[in-house]
Amino acid sequence: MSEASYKSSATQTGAREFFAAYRPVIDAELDRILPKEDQEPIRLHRAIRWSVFAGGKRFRPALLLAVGQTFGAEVNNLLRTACALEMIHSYSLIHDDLPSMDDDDLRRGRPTCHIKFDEATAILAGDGLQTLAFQTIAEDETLSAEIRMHLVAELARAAGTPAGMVAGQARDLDAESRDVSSNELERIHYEKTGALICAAARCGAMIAGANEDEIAAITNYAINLGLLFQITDDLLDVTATADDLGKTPGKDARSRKATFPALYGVDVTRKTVSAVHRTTCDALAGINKPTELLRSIADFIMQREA
Ligand code: GRG
Repeated sequence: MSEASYKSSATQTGAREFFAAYRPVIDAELDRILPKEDQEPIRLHRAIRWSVFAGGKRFRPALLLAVGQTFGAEVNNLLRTACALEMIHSYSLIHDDLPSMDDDDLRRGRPTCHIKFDEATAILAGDGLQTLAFQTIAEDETLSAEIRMHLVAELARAAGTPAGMVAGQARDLDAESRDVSSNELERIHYEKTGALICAAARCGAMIAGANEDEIAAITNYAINLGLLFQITDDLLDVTATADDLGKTPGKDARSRKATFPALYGVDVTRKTVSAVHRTTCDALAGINKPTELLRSIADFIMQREA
């Protein structure tokens, strides 16, 4: 894809077309970054590639590219950080599926990493992806040393603890089989899912050199987008089939997970989806840039079927 068509796709197309256009670009860069399958230790590298190239939506890297381009960054400066986000996401899914966590056999329509390989290899595949993500940003020579440092800190905060994905996962496991309040549920959702989505959007804006007000507006947009993503995920677990999802549906209810449908029922949850979608779009009002694509991403998440 030429630089000119990158730009036009950022400002003129809808989310569906944008995701379709950038998926191969993201995949090609991931393929370049990740150790090859025939590189020793072969079993570990096969496991990493099995999980990363399993047909994920590439939502977080695409969001980073969309926000970055909205604020005028070049794709070439955004791409490595976008891939780092996907590596962290893939690691989290590998570890989430482990017997000691969600104990899932199916992910993205095929056997999970520990089923296809073995548990130790799956743990190491996740560990390797996590460290490679940070290395990828630290070594991205298209960015200044200062911005790389800010990106590494941003991603570490979002992926780790006390207020990122690792903390959210711990809270989620702790909340199984007991009642949680709505505040607790929102916090689990934000930390487990929203923080990384928020970091994707913020990293895109930071690379583009967005100002403080713009970053505050995009943070507000992304916090709500992350919540929208998680609530629709909760709904899909209740309403979608295994074929749609590529994973086992109904697991949340069976393991008595804290979810919106469990707390409020499906009808109220659907209304909440509409309300959060509105709040997400309202957050774009203060941004003096073409935000149609970011609005379309919120529509895409609200309507998603997988
Ligand atoms: C193990 C530290 C650690 C964290 C795990 C991400 C996560 C935390 C758990 C996954 C559980 C889950 C189903 C969360 C709901 C939101 C979510 C992350 C869905 C999967 O993301 P998608 O839909 O997946 O972007 P694809 O397959 O498209 O990449």
